[in-house]
Amino acid sequence: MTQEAHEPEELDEELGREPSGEPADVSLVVEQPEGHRSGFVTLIGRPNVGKSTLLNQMLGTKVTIVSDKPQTTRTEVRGVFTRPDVQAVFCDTPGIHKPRTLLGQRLNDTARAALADMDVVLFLVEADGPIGRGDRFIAESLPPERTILVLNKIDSVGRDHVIGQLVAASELEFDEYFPVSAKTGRGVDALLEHVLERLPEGPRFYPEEMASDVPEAFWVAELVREQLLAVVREELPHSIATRVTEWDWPRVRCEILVERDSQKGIVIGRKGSVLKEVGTRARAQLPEGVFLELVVKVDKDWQRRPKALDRLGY
Ligand SMILES: Nc1nc2c(ncn2[C@@H]2O[C@H](COP(=O)(O)OP(=O)(O)OP(=O)(O)O)[C@@H](O)[C@H]2O)c(=O)[nH]1
Ligand SMILES: [Mg+2]
Repeated sequence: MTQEAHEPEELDEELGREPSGEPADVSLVVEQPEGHRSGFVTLIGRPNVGKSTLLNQMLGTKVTIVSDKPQTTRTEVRGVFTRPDVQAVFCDTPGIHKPRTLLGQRLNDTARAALADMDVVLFLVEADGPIGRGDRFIAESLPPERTILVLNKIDSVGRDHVIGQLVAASELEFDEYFPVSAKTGRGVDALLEHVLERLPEGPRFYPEEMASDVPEAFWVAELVREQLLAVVREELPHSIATRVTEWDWPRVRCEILVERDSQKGIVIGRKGSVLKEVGTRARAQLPEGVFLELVVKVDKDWQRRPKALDRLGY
């Protein structure tokens, strides 16, 4: 059988051109000032060190969810900083840890993959805890010439302690150290300016109005998960996943998956109180008039099953 010849229009599509023969209107061709710089910056570190908080603070807008429970971030989330002269694409990553489940392994793999082809790596450690084995383990795999060590949470310790931690961190042998508080914003502007200066000449990768690459439905599911992490008292953060199953704006149906029957009641709460509070808090962060339906389902041991993880995008 002979191969079918391409129609000219199909070929144009493959080449990324309009059928008329004109180049397609892609963002890379927009006019940019001479000397425009751009690049990719990965935030990396153990769970809970404040990577997502720092990204939101640098962008001045919330693009990634935060909680006081470890392993909150489960996918690579890109947040884009754009100024006329420079564009930085920040990649928030899951915290690197010793995995106990397939989900844990996948989170680590996602974080490691986000290190490839990076212009700058922001390696976060905490000011309010010792710099330990977990930090050193991550440090060993980072490119020294492209890594900036960020000592976060300086608001929660005294000045002397910050200095002591910087001395301890210097054993990791990176060249640049920035003490910051992602929460209060202290030191964050200086860090951001420094990162931007390090970026090489290059084009804009994303349109200037784009702050993140997170699809809307995924974002709604993330906001619901964030509020579950905040509201549910019991220790089942790892057992919870969320996904939007119907999107008929302003009607959105979001499923909350738990691993076992016994966890269902905890997420629903007495007379639905937990679910109600989660819904109210998530809606407060969405455009007015959205109708958010929350449904709790048991997906047995989902965090150990490859297919369940694939479906969730983890
Ligand atoms: N005091 C203080 N708390 C902070 C600071 N930055 C983050 N936190 C808190 O630390 C906790 C973890 O923050 P996240 O930003 O979710 O941490 P993460 O590194 O993204 O965590 P994972 O996604 O689980 O890897 C939250 O309770 C934050 O409010 C800071 O500068 N100071
Ligand atoms: Mg995070």
